[in-house]
Amino acid sequence: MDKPEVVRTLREIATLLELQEENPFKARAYESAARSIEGAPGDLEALVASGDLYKIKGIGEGIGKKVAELVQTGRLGYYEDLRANVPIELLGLLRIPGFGPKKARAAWQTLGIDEIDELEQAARDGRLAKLPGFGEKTAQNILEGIEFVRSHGDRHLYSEAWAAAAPIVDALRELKAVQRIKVGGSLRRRRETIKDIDIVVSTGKPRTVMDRFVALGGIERVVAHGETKSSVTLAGGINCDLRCVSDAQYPFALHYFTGSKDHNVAMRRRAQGMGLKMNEYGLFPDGAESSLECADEQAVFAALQLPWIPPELREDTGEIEAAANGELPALIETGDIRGMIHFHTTESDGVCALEDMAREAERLGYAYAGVCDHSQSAAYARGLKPDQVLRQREEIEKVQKKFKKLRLLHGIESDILAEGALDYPESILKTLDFVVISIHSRFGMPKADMTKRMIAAIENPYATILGHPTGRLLLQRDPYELDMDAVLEAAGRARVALEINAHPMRLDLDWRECRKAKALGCRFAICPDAHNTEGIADVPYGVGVARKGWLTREDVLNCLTAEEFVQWKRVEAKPKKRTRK
Ligand code: DGT
Ligand code: CA
Ligand code: ZN
Repeated sequence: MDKPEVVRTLREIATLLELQEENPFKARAYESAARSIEGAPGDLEALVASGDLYKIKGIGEGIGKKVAELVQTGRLGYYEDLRANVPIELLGLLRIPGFGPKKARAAWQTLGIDEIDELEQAARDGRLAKLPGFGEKTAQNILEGIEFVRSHGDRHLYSEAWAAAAPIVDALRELKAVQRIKVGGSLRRRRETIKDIDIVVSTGKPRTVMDRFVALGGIERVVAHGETKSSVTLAGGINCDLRCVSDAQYPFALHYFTGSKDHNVAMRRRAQGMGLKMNEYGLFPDGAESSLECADEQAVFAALQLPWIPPELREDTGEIEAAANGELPALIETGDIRGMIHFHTTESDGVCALEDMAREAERLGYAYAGVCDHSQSAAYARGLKPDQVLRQREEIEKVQKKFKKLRLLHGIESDILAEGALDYPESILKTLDFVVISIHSRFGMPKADMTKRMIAAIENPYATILGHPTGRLLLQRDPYELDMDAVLEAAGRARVALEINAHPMRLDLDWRECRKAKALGCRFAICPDAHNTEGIADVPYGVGVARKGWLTREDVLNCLTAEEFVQWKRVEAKPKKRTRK
């Protein structure tokens, strides 16, 4: 088992303990072990082999042995026992906002509640409110949480759907019977959430492929098993559809099952206008029995006199017209990003040291990295006091000496206070290379006040990037109430770039806002908001958002060089000289 998996298992143990144990310290010990291991540099397997595992803070005899067992065997009896004692539906209830393990334990152990309908019933009939530590308000919040989960509940994060789909595609690709294979659907279009995974295969032996598919590991239930379509539920609860077609049909099927539905409808209309009938099996000239031949998806578009349209754009928001006019944007790619901006270190709530984060950024090929810890008001995240900010500057200079290629930049993630002020005096702000401004408190402000607060912060001359602009957490928390148009307009005017926060639970700014923002003169920064070295690898999720938002590398600040990045606001903010005659 690798490090992220071990960390995930330790966290799950902490949750399972919280659900079952009186003693809160036990759960906390696992949580803190997870955190230490997450922050420990180097290969976990090597740490176990050398015994250095036990030198990590928070890893004693008991937990250390369990970690070693996980790493070496990939299994842990202790964990499996804990899991067996908890109904699987109860774990599912933890997805309800406002219903954490402590509350779940109380509801489960005193009222026997382990599934959503019972929980709703108990919240409605007053039983829940009577539990110690609950009350009317809590019961009401839980009802709202249930409603939220019901309306979003059958969807999954892109990152999770992708992690589930990749091994399936890899396993099927091994088969000789598989000629071509690709993931389609919302996953190929890089939507932020996914209902189900669609895979398209071309083969002369559909039965062989389908038999293998339904027998793959990690499948909980086979919903359908046919020759053209099979459908399974994976262990994580996500559904996966596999479609088999002939190799000649494949380009049409891939296009069709990539969607979106609205894009398909618009394409079919264009085909009709050209005397062609379009469906998942081909492109048929009026009255003809057989389809035009198209070798690949490119050829399908070409048959409709269009250049290939990247899947991210296929949402029927003008992509066909743009393609017809030769006006498709040259979408940004991950390799265009030069700066890894916005990461946290052990100074605030990150789990890795500055040097380890920098090392990983360098290894991934970045030219510069911008540290961005929390500011002083963020007490929950151990935000930096002014003197700590100044000391961090010295630390950066010290660490910088160890790097030849990578340049370190000093930023901060400044809380936006209730009235829109930033969290440090000017004397501190002016020492920084960049300032990300974010809202981390008082999410529930009325729309007008929230908008005013945000715009006031944007207009602070030291603000450079507006962090996670809507504050949403996918499938968990809606955006705050905000006049988004007014905020975008202010950001464009004040030259504050909009963050595209690449954390898979955020993906915030939403791709739907990007084009409007661009039209209002905004630029963007694609940031991992990494709290550990693994988090840096989230950047491509943010690139997916930018691509869906039609952005090019010119739109994105951290595609500039370090020097240009730092100077961007200062240089451009200077009043333009007018030439007088
Ligand atoms: P989701 O909800 O995240 O699974 O989103 P999609 O886009 O993957 O939707 P899904 O799985 O229902 O269908 C996969 C693709 O199949 C969809 O993107 C386009 C195509 N498709 C599905 N139903 C229709 C339809 O009624 N008409 C057309 N033209 N295409 C459809
Ligand atoms: Ca789908
Ligand atoms: Zn952050």
